[in-house]
Amino acid sequence: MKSIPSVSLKMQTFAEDEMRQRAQAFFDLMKQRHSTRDFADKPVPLDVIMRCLETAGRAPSGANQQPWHFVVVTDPDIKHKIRLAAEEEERAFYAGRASEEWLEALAPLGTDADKSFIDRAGCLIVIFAQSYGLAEDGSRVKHYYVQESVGIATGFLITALHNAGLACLTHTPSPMGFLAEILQRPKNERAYINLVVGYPAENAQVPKHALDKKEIAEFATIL
Ligand code: IYR
Repeated sequence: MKSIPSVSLKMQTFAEDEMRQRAQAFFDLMKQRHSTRDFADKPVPLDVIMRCLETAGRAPSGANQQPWHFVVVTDPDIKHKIRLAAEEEERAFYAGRASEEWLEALAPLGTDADKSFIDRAGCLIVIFAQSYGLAEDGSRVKHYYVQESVGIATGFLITALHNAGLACLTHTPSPMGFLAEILQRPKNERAYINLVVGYPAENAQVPKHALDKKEIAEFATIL
């Protein structure tokens, strides 16, 4: 490794027993996380959202370029505009744009073109991926591993929101071009996910299908 300016890594380490206890406690927390479409019509504390976004901003990224931008929407009029635009795309999706195979895969989730949860949920966090950066002089800066980087940051965000007691739904209307348009984002940004965030409604539901998680033996190989 070449000699570069560096600082000491500051992170906690633990004795094995404590590692076990912490790993179990975190798993117990995360196994309660499920996407829901049933949100309470209640504002979310913006300072909590901002802190969770700061957590997202600590994700590793290609060449540390941090090729993401998050737009938090609490304004009911903008949320409603997004709902109407999403529903227009989704109507076309469910009425023929989606393949039979895709609709079959979605059937156990019971989804349809109704996106009224966008109005109810406390906020939207629309995540944008910056396909390239813009230098001071306006020239393009190539970004590396954009999808991977934004995906990891999104995972950090979802985890932080769940840890704070907020529910979310990874909403991916297709195509999503209307999000950049409504939110007036620059040309180097593409909508990645519309994260619908809020308090879960009382008796919020999760499709049974979503509880069916693979066993570790099915998704991990130890050599
Ligand atoms: N975007 C549509 C369809 C949809 C697609 C997948 I893959 C999902 O996991 C859920 C829904 C919608 O939001 O209804």
